[in-house]
Amino acid sequence: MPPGREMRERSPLAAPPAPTVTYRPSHGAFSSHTLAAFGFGHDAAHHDDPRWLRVALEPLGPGLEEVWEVDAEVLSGRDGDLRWSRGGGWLFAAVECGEGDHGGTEAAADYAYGLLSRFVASGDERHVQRIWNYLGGINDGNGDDERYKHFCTGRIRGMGDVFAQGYPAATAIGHHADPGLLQVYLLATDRPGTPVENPRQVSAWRYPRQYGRTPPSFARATLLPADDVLAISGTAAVVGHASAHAGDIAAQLGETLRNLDTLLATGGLPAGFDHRAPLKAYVRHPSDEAIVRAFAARHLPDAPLLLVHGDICRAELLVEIDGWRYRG
Ligand code: 3EB
Repeated sequence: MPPGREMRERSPLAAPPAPTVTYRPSHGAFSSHTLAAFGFGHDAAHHDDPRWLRVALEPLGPGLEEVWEVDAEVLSGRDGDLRWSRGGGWLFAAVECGEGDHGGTEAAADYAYGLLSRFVASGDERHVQRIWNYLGGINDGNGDDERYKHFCTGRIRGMGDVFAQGYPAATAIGHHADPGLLQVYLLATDRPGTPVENPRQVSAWRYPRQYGRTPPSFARATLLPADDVLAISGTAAVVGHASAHAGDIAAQLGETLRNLDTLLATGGLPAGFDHRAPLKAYVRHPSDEAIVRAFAARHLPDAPLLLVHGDICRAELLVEIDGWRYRG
C-alpha cells in the first residue's frame, strides 16, 4: 500500500464535475472551457497555447484530437519546461524535456516529476488522479539497465511525498520520436480520489524484484472525486504479476479486456464501455492495427477508440489499453 493511503479522507462538499474527455477529428478550436487538448504524432497541429500538447505517438489510422473540457473558465500559463491550466477545481500540468539536458533517463524522470510535484503542491489542486509518461526506447537496455527501469527509479525520487494520498492511475509508453524526449502530463484536482486496484493483478508497487529495483508507482485506476468517473491506467495482459500470452496479440487483447472489465466491477461502475468511454490502445507493432480494430469492433463496439503506435514497458507485451468510464 502506498504511504498514507489509510489517512485518505472524503470531503463532505460536492465535488466539481470531472472533465469530459472526447475525441474529435483534427482542426478543433479551443474554448474558454478547454482544460487541455492533444494531437498525436508528427503531423499533429502546432498551437502556441499552454493547453495544447503534441504527444509523441503516431496515430494508427485516422488522426484524432483528444479534448478535455471543464464546466468553468480556464486559466493557463507556462513556467520553463512546465505548462499548466486550471479551472473548476481541475488542473492540467505537463513537462517536456530532453534526457540529454539532465544526464539520462533516470535524472530526467526525477527532474520532470520534481517540477510537477512542486507545482502541484503550490496550488489547490494537489491530488493527482491520473498521469501519462512517454519516453523513447523504453525497452532498450538489459535487465536492471532497461530504460523503463531507470525511468521508474527517477520517477519515484522526483515524486517526493506529493503522491502520499495514494499513487495516481498511470500510463507509461515508449514512443518512436526523438529518442531523448520525455513527456509527462497529469490531471489533478482539489480533493482526493479513490485508488482502485485489480484483484486479478498484484499491485504494481508490490511487483517482485525480477521486474526491477524500483517497482512501478501507480494505481490500476482512480475513481475521481465525484465518484462517477473511473480513470483507468494503461492495462495489459498482466495476471498476478506475470505477463500472460507472450507474443499472442489476440490472447493478450482478451486478457486485457478481462482486466478492464474487472476494474469497472471493482470501481463500482456499470459493466461495459459505452459511447462516453473513450479508450486508447497502444499497439507495439503497427501491423497489428487490423487485429486490434477487429477486436474492438466486436467487444467494445460503442467506445470511441484511438489507436497509437507505442511500446509497452514489458517487451513481451504487444498491446495496452487505457481510458475513462463515466457512470451516467
Ligand atoms: C503493467 O501492468 C503494465 O509504469 O506507470 C501499465 C501502466 C504499466 C502504467 C507505469 C506501467 C505503468 O505493469 C505496465
